[in-house]
Amino acid sequence: MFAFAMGCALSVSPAAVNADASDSNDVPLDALVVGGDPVAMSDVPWQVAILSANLNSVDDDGYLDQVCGGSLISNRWIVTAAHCVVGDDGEAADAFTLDVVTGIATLTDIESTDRRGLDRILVHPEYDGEFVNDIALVRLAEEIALNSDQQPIAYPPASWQGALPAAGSEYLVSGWGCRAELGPSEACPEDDPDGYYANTIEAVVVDDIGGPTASACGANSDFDVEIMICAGDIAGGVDSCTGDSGGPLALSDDAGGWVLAGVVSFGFGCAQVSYPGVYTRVSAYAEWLEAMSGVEPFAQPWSPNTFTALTPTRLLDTRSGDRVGTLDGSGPGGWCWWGSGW
Ligand code: 4AZ
Repeated sequence: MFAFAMGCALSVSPAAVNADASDSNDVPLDALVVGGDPVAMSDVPWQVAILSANLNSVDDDGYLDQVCGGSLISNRWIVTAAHCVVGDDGEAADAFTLDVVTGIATLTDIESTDRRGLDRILVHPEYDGEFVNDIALVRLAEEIALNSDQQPIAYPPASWQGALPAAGSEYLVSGWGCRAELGPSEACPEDDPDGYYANTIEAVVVDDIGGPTASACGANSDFDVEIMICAGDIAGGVDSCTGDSGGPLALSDDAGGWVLAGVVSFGFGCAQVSYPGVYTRVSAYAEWLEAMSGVEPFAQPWSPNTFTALTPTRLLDTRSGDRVGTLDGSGPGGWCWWGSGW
């Protein structure tokens, strides 16, 4: 019914991703086929799981029901991929057919009371049914209370178009998607919590390939840099995959702040040589996102360390020197710093 596209988990450098993931530092980088490591929700608190709703209450299995990821941009609005919420008939799903879960890292821990209903699904009006303009907004029926495991992420303004993020920028992509390297028409091999779909959320660092003016994304066809970001590794091995679709491609600054640069959209298989992942370029849709949701770019800054401590610490070292942007930045230090309030 839905095109389930998710991203395979990626490979995270333990030092880069976080100190409070209970087991991330124990997992060798090559332990997982597509390069991911488990993380804690507090590392990616904007990440939500989109589940098919249990309309007949037959079971509650969050693992089997998870269809896509998404990202909180406020305490009510979520950005996801259009292909996650559009059925084979080309129509947007009815809001009652989907649930959202926030703040829970392990899908089999989900109880029916953790499922939140939706009251709006807004698909980009120029979504082509495949991967052009692959972006949608969904709205929770009620606002959620924010805490260290569920926090919105800022999204970038239209002024980033053609300018940011620079080639080589590091992103963190996360989700419950397939962890296996997959050929282009291969299905994720197993469907159980010990199998290849992640039960506990995983994340991996992927690099921007080509930057905002790239002419191609490896050997992927149908890449359009105006509306897509190319990220991964030309050599393969790290990527998003089936089940990660709709989830966040998050860019960090120097000070623990994060911004939603992309949305997991498509690829040619997962983690294949010459086929990096392709992500919807969020800045291309800044005006639509604001018009539909009322949430402004950079309106929901989040700095993980200012949430719990006064001294910011870096979760992900992205200091490459070539990516520090100032376009439409706000607050001291330009867009790289968002202070502590929302
Ligand atoms: C998918 O099938 C999918 N490697 C999502 C992302 C990628 C590939 C496939 C990127 O949903």
